[in-house]
Amino acid sequence: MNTLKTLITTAALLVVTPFAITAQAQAVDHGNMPGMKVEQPAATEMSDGEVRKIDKDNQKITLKHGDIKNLDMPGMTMVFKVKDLAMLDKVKAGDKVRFKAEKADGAIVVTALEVAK
Ligand SMILES: [Cu+2]
Repeated sequence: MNTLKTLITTAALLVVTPFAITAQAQAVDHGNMPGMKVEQPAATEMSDGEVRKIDKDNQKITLKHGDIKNLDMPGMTMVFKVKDLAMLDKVKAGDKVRFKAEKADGAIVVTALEVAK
C-alpha cells in the first residue's frame, strides 16, 4: 500500500515538474510584459536606443532599443512613457540616444534621456 502511494507521488512529480519549467520559459510577451521581473538591480544602467517617434500629446516616445539589462528585456522597438514632458524637447526622430527605463506603477517609464555622442 505504501509502495503504491510513493509510486503515485513520484509519478505526479515527474509529470508536473517539466510542465512548470516550460510555462516559465514561455512567459515572455513584450506586448504587456507579464513575465517581467519586478526586482531591479540597485544601479540602473543606461541603454542604447534610436528615436522612432515622439508623441508629446501623450508624453510618449517610440524607441528602437538594445538590451535593457535592468528590465531583463532584449532589443526591440516599443513605446515608452517619459517621466517629464520636457525630455521630449531634447530629442527628435532619428536621434541615437542613451536612456534609462524603469518599471513604475505597472508601466515602463523612461527616467533619463540624452542624445548619444
Ligand atoms: Cu522593449
